Amino acid sequence: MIVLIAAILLAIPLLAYVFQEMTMRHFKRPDGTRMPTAGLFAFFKGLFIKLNNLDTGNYRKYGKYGVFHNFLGPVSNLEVGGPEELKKLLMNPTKFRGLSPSSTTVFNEILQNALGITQDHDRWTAHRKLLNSSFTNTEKFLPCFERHIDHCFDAWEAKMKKGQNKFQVAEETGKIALDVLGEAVFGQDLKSVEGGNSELRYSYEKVMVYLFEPTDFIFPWLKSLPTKHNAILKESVANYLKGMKNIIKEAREKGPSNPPTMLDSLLENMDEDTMNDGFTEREIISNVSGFFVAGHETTASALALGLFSLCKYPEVRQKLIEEIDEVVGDKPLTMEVLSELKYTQMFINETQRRYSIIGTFPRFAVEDAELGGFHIPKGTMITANFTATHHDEKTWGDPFNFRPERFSKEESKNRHRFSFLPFSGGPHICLGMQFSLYEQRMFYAKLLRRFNVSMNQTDKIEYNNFGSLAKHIQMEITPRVK
Ligand code: HEM
Ligand SMILES: *[C@@H]1O[C@H](CO)[C@@H](O)[C@H](O)[C@H]1NC(C)=O
Ligand SMILES: *[C@@H]1O[C@H](CO)[C@@H](O)[C@H](O)[C@H]1NC(C)=O
Ligand SMILES: *[C@@H]1O[C@H](CO)[C@@H](O)[C@H](O)[C@H]1NC(C)=O
Ligand SMILES: *[C@@H]1O[C@H](CO)[C@@H](O)[C@H](O)[C@H]1NC(C)=O
Ligand SMILES: *[C@@H]1O[C@H](CO)[C@@H](O)[C@H](O)[C@H]1NC(C)=O
Ligand SMILES: CC(=O)N[C@H]1CO[C@H](CO)[C@@H](O)[C@@H]1O
Repeated sequence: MIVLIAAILLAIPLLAYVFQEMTMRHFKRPDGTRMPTAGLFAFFKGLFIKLNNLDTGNYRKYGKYGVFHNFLGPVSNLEVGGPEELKKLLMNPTKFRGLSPSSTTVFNEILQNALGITQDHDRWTAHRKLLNSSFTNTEKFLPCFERHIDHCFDAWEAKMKKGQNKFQVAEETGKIALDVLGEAVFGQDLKSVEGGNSELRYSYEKVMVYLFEPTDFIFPWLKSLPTKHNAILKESVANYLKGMKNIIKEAREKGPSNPPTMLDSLLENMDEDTMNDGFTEREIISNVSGFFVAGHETTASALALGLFSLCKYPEVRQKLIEEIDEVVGDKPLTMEVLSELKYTQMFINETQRRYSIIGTFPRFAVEDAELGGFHIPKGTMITANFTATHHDEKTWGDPFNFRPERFSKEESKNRHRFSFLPFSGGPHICLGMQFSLYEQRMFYAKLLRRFNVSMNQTDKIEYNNFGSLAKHIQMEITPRVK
């Protein structure tokens, strides 16, 4: 008995070792150099460690070639963090494609091929061109940003008058970002700031909870079990899709708004014939949903983490206040005025570097490829690891310090273009980048003219595998003393 147990205990690491060796012999340079690997057990270790501080140890340990191998259980995955390697990865979308989850996931039911997950590169190219026009003119969205930010701030002020000063800011910025999208995407007031009741928002929120549920990706069939929970989910998905169809129907009957919403631009290119480049109704639904999924939590987190940084670093807050007082004063917030907020933009960049909102993004190798000089077998999963890039000492020197000045003209002059990728890079770069950046600038410009923020300095950000969260942080918001 003891002999048997001992044999098994010996056999497990031995088999693991053999499996690791068999896998790793494919990931080689022509001169025989093997790619560094975090090893078969790193994944299992990772499952048991709660990430409450940002652990960049793996990249520091194994990342000297800009890329290292990381087993996801038995599956090969590459972590890519070097600027040159990221450039190669992101600039070749036909070689390195987005991952598409199984067709029965909620993710797929809602998004299908949106967000560049498409398997059909030509169709994506045509659609990306058509979509581009809805995003190029950021100016037309300024009144929409301003309206919903004002709504929220007025609501805060009303609560302050009743003695409330503590706010769960991530919730608040989430409402602003959602209402902004509701108006910009399809011209509807979702009234989240006011706490109004909209059926579409209700089913959207239900569906969102499930969209990134890991178990749904691994065991999508679990959803077909006859539980009450699954029945609610199914109904929410159906309601959501029905709501979207209604919105499209109404928008078609009404004709384009002034300024045209993003949905109006999509409808202009609607064409049920999939032989042409236009969008089918189903594709419009998936793109519109994609704008919400891509633009809601991301912008909300960016703002919440920015507020966190304002509280954490009073000298930065002071500089921001000074710039905004000087540049904005009581002027209307036009494109020109917002564009002059240089320090504010540096602050936004530093927030998105230090707390990489989308910390990683998946790809896979469509064919045999090469990264960092190493052979990459076809089918290998790849993680573009922006968090690793954004905390690389070789680029940033002191990556854990929060210092907007690193984005000044002088300090960023010689930096590799692919070492700062908050919105990714290459042909799939975030379509909503300018949209989000101007929404953020508008937010700070209005916020700091009216309020001051502070928080309990012992509060900390939480991290998960996707990025950073400021979900539970309460901040004190008070009227500014002038
Ligand atoms: C701080 C806010 C945001 C961040 C950090 C962010 C980040 C990203 C990232 C990392 C990607 C992945 C690109 C890739 O596949 O390599 C992406 C794609 C995308 N984002 Fe954003 N995003 C933000 C806001 C928005 C907003 C507000 C919108 C729309 C209103 C938007 C729309 C999109 C779309 C449509 C794509 C797919 C582009 C394509 O594959 O062609 N994003 N975003
Ligand atoms: C990305 O890299 C960082 C830094 O090494 C690491 O902490 C994180 O776990 C990586 N993310 C993923 C999804 O592998
Ligand atoms: C979108 O349009 C802008 C400005 O017209 C252009 O600079 C950019 O390259 C376009 N992007 C894509 C992906 O077509
Ligand atoms: C700040 O971020 C924006 C958006 O990612 C980028 O276009 C710009 O180049 C960044 N500024 C610097 C100095 O890196
Ligand atoms: C903002 O609040 C902090 C902390 O309460 C305080 O030290 C600072 O002077 C305030 N700044 C302004 C401009 O009101
Ligand atoms: C700050 O947070 C710590 C830990 O949660 C708590 O013990 C302390 O009372 C808090 N202080 C204030 C002023 O809220
Ligand atoms: C930017 C974006 O999400 N575009 C998608 C719109 O929908 C079509 C069809 O599903 C996709 O091919 C595009 O990638």
